[in-house]
Amino acid sequence: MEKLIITVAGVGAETTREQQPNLPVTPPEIGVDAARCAEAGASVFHLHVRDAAGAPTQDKEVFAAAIDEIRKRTDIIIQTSTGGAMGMTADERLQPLELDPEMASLTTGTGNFGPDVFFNDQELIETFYRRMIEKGVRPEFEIFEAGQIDNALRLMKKFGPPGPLAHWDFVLGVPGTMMGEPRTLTFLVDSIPANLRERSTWTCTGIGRWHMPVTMMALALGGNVRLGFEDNVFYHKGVPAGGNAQLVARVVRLAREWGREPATPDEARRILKLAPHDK
Ligand code: KMH
Ligand code: ZN
Repeated sequence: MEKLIITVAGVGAETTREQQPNLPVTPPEIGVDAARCAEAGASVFHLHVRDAAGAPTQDKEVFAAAIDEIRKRTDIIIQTSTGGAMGMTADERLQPLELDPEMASLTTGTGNFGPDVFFNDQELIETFYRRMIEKGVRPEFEIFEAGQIDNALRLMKKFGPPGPLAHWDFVLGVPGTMMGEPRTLTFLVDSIPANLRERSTWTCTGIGRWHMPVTMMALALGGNVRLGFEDNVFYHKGVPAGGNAQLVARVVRLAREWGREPATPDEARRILKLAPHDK
């Protein structure tokens, strides 16, 4: 099996300090957190940022500051969010792409998101995808519902491939969308057409109580894992995690027991067929 790519979604848009006292919020806090996670075995950081009041923002300058703080400390792959937070406009959400990140998230459909609706209509999705392709930013397809896979395939057919390979993230357990049952994950993995599978990598995210079941399934199926305070704030039920790195370290231990080593950022670049990082 390939080495394990661990992606940390360490900040998110919805998680608060009240829910998770160790949530990194300021650019320096995010930089320190990303470095600790990389040290623990993570190779990708899915990046959201917050404004001075701690509210989610897609402001390019705040992203630039956070990226700078991360880069001072680690060569972890930085994947900026284009999901942002509920209610943001497409133009707001697109801003971090101007910084030419190595990767960016792309949700290929609209869906329920707890009490809200995460809005991604066809025009928005096509605009985001084309912008990523033009700029050479690798999308991570964030799949909250099965039809979003078909929609990603439509994008590839209409606008060309997303790079040398397609990278998928199956997000399971958001209230209002698919839960993290084994049959759901196997169905999603099997939904990647056979001719694209060898040019695909996939990870999966278990939200809240689905974190550990989905992680174990990913390890069993040879996939990769995403975790962090955007997705789950607890170490055990009712016990907040001591930091994102603590969640990384647990998965590294489990993977090693399974005979699978975590990928370093450069190894993850090779697996994902991203350009080598120039130090
Ligand atoms: N905050 C959610 C509405 C992404 O980063 O691309 C969407 C989200 C997905 O976080
Ligand atoms: Zn996100």
